Amino acid sequence: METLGTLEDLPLDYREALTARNLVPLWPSLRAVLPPGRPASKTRPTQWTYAELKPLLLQAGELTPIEKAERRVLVLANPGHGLEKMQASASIYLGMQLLLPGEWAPAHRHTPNAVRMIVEGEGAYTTVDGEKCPMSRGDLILTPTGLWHEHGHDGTAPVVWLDVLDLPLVYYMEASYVTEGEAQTVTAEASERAYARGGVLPTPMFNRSGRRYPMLRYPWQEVRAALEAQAADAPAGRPVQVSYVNPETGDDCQNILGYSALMLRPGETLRLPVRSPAMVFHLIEGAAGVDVEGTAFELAEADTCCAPGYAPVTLINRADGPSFVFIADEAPLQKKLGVYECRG
Ligand code: GTQ
Repeated sequence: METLGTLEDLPLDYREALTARNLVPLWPSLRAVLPPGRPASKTRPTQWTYAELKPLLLQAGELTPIEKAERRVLVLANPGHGLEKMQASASIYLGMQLLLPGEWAPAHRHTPNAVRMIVEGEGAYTTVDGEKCPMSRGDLILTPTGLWHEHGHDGTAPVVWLDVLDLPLVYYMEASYVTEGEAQTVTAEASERAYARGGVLPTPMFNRSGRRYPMLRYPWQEVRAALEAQAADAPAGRPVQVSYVNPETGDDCQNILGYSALMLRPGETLRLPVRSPAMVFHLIEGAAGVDVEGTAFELAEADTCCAPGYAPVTLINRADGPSFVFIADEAPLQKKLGVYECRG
């Protein structure tokens, strides 16, 4: 591949003439924006351990009252993007949120999509679009774009959850904003109960639900049972994984980021296919090694790490029993844009 001319190759007066007219020569930057063979990722393999994060989050609980925070969150920022950018990857934002007993994080709605993966504690809930979604360890609760949501806590111990948002992308598009609201009244039934059994859907008077987000809470108990059921039938060596989908359509549950859960059986090592989207791994149960192109992480329960797109990733079960990994990725976005790639 030919080495291209640099900026310094050009006479200063020519460069200044371009700058004065808001013009930029492409060739000095062509290889940077179109690198050969594989994108240049700012996303660096990074791990955030819960043991280090939790005391700092609890300290935030003492330092900053909820009224002064609205959402009391420590952002898991990737140093490759610069911490102030609050990005785990190009499109993924991660935050660990703390709600103390009796606290309330007021209702709002915003354009970025969010999900919450509950890390610890009982008694808190998120009300989404009039549906009260209880929070238990391992549950996934969706707060899709435009839907009202607020968090409350009737329990007795701190509750912590992992927020995953497509905020970096929506912000980059200059489409990110919030609307403040009033406390919601709970009007809707528990959607996860209506969709609790695979293969059948509610169809009152022969009608399917027309809701874009028919299911808002995916209880860990159900997801874990689905993985256990698959594992019981799968021959050794066949990976055991489920995706969080819209039960009415089978599509990804949200438009931009994709979510799945993976079970590693005792002794199992999984080499993931090399794919274009960046990924986030959060350990729900067990213990797991994550190798991201030679960078080795050890995940204990509630630990989180990320991998850039196009990086080979290997997951290794370190527990005596099964391990369960929650995965977020940018696949739905990339598929819609036509740039998704799986190299096998
Ligand atoms: O709980 O609504 O981590 O609006 C970032 C923005 C959480 C939330 C975040 C948010 C929220």
